[in-house]
Amino acid sequence: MKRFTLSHWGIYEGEQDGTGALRLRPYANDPDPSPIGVHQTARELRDLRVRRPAIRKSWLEGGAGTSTHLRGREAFVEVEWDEALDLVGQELDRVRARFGNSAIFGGSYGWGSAGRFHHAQSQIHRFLNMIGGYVRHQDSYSLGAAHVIMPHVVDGMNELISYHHSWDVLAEHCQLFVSFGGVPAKNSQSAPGGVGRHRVSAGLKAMREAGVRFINIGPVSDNIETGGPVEWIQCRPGTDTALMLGIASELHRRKLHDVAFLTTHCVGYDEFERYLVGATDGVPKTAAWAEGISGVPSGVIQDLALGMHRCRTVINVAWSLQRAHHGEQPFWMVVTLAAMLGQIGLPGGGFGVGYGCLNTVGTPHEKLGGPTLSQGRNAVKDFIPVARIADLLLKPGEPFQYDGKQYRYPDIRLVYWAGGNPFHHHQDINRFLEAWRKPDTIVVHEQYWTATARHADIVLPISTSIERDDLGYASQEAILLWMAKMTEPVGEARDDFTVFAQLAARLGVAEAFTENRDPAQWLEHMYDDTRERYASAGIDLPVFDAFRERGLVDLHDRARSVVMLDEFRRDPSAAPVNTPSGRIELYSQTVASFDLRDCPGHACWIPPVEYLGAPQAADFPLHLLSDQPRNKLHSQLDGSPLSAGGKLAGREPIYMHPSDAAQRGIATGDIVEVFNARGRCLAGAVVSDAIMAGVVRMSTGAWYDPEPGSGRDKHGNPNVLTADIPASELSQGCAAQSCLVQVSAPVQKPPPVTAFDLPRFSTDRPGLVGIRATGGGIE
Ligand SMILES: Nc1nc2c(c(=O)[nH]1)N[C@H]1C(S)=C(S)[C@@H](COP(=O)(O)OP(=O)(O)OC[C@H]3O[C@@H](n4cnc5c(=O)[nH]c(N)nc54)[C@H](O)[C@@H]3O)O[C@H]1N2
Ligand SMILES: Nc1nc2c(c(=O)[nH]1)N[C@H]1C(S)=C(S)[C@@H](COP(=O)(O)OP(=O)(O)OC[C@H]3O[C@@H](n4cnc5c(=O)[nH]c(N)nc54)[C@H](O)[C@@H]3O)O[C@H]1N2
Ligand SMILES: [Mo]
Repeated sequence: MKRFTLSHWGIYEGEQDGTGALRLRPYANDPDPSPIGVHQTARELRDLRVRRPAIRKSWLEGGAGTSTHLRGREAFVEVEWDEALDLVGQELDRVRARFGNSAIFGGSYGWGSAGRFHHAQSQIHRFLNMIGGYVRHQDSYSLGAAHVIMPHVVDGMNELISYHHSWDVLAEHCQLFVSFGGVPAKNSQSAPGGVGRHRVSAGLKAMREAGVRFINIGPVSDNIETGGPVEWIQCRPGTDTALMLGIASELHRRKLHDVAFLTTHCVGYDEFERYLVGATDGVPKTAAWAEGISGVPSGVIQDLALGMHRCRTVINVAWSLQRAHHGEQPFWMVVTLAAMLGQIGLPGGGFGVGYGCLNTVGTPHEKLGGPTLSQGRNAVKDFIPVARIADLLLKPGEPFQYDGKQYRYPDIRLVYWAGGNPFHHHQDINRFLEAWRKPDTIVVHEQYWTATARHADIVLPISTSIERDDLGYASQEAILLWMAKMTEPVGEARDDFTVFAQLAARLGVAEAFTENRDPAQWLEHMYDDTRERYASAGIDLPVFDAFRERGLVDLHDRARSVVMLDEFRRDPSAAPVNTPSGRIELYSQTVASFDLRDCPGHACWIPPVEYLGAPQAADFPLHLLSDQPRNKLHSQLDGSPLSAGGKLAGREPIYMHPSDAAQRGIATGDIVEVFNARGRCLAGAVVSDAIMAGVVRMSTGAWYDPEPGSGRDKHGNPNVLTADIPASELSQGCAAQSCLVQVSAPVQKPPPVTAFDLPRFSTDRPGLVGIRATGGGIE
């Protein structure tokens, strides 16, 4: 019997090595497996596990709200599970009774692990709903701006992602593939919930073999590999919209825009055109104008316009473009430009919003609902746009805008996190640290001693996916997997479900939460439900026992070719897009009616607060890209040998152009300090001409490791540098990419890195005072 497990990086098979130790090897049918997932069994990671329930010493001694400034700095006391669960239960009860459920933040954003039952987000949300609800989050760090703007323009992001041209259609029909931000193989290793087979490298290779011309526009060149030539056009980060406007203006000047398509399939081109030619603001968005902003020579811009017009063209944008100040604009603009070219809905023509960002984009597989755990109903209406977590904690009662409406931040007393790492994902960690001191109590479920766990009051140890049975499924990946438990949980770790079930019992909602099923019964129940639904779609799944025996159902032979928006193109009245007009909205009455300074009614260039053309560039002359890491997923598995192998003297690499390095006397391997007014960190320099001058790149994922006193991060977490500002008042999305920094000369005696130390534990067991905090009185 084969034992499989599914991870965000793909399918792996468990086997015993010569010594009897568990090893993972990639699924034999995956043509391009990711090395990341193999490391799930690494011994180095085991050492970082949370082994027993642990409580911050002064919280245990003084109760909720005690010495919150010591979070992350003082010792933990390990306690028995029952005691920890009693305390968490009593504290949840205190907060909901005294302040109401809208004082509980349970948004708890993060990727957690693959697996449909032991899905941390579903579990925590279901549990909190059963006890009266919680403040939730809306949208994602991935696509904060895009999730809000795209439904006004063409369709929701989740829908768009599901029906991009499949790779075979691109190879057969596309002639010119222009990508803003490459098609990074490093990123397409992953997909949320799992990857069936990695298809992006093969997809690019087939395109190259079919003779497709590739142009990569952006600050770095090593983010696309086709096996053949790729033309690189260097463009200042954050200025893609200006460049696209320059191309649009050139199409307009030569009367090459497709008036028929703009009339039959779009609304609002005229309003956009008035802006394009400068009728509304006196500034024609010519190629020369775009050169001044983006640094791309106007001749190149003119050639791009002609090149795109002459052949079947896809224009793709990476998600990083919208993870920026005014990040709505490049996404609106790519659709506008593609609409002017008039190829939307033709095979191999139009736009892409994320080829390469995940394995999923370009999938040939249909959307079939997988097994899901119902989350119940949330009785609390309050929410935050996900990246406003620090504002939520710092500004209770204050108003915020979101998608044209005004809301208020509730007053949070308790933060409950399961399956995410805000000390990884949030911007401006020094500001976040201040916000993190506000709540009375922070409870974290974690597998590892991440910075978030270390900065909590109560940490509960959780099992990993290879330590529990689960159902594996990911949208449009054509697999259904029995994720077999392969090893016993480390220490006293339990799964999230079991922890919440035990808390539910303490809070009187055991039956509502568990429906009298244990995990094994839930898995069978969820599988049977899926089997029934698939049967009505004409797919025969084996009965549960046979499925478990077989381990894997592979639906890859159901692949078909997908042409994005073909039905809409054929007949926009019969198959309208999902906007108020049913047409692609190049001008949106709805967005215009919100009357926002930072997101008007059509795509436009609004300078970001930080970019190479901003006044701050005088002090901080380098644009910092904090992209996704090659050797891990976010902060997950950072302690593995694979991730460690990519570091320099234990720090995250920072890539910089030879001229920027020479100015500072830096050579590859030097340790440097990266800083701005918000924070500072150390990094290992890599001098490279795959990045343009004036730009530096540090991937995310290094565990936050501040020096006591100065707060300088020794390990290279770029979020001590990024700005905690929203993309705009429309979306409130994460804007991490708009960030200017300075880099120092080499640091002579860098302090040792200690990112992977465990926290201190105290065996000095204080007399338990219990939960003392009183209404409003805990400051
Ligand atoms: N500067 C900058 N910042 C960024 C980005 C950027 O481009 N630049 N990208 C952003 C993006 S797109 C994203 S998606 C976020 C990602 O941010 P996160 O998703 O928060 O990052 P992860 O490191 O994946 O955190 C997942 C955590 O869940 C834990 N975990 C795994 N399985 C389980 C489980 O079964 N139960 C429990 N309780 N815990 C579990 C893991 O140990 C890990 O600590 O980061 C964002 N931050
Ligand atoms: N291995 C691995 N894969 C991952 C992840 C991971 O952590 N590890 N994270 C996953 C997640 S959650 C997400 S949301 C996706 C994210 O997908 P993206 O957000 O697209 O990923 P990034 O790596 O941040 O950026 C993609 C490329 O855009 C370039 N770029 C940055 N700023 C600009 C700009 O202003 N203009 C242009 N033209 N290019 C720019 C970057 O240098 C990079 O090469 O990746 C997913 N894939
Ligand atoms: Mo993401």
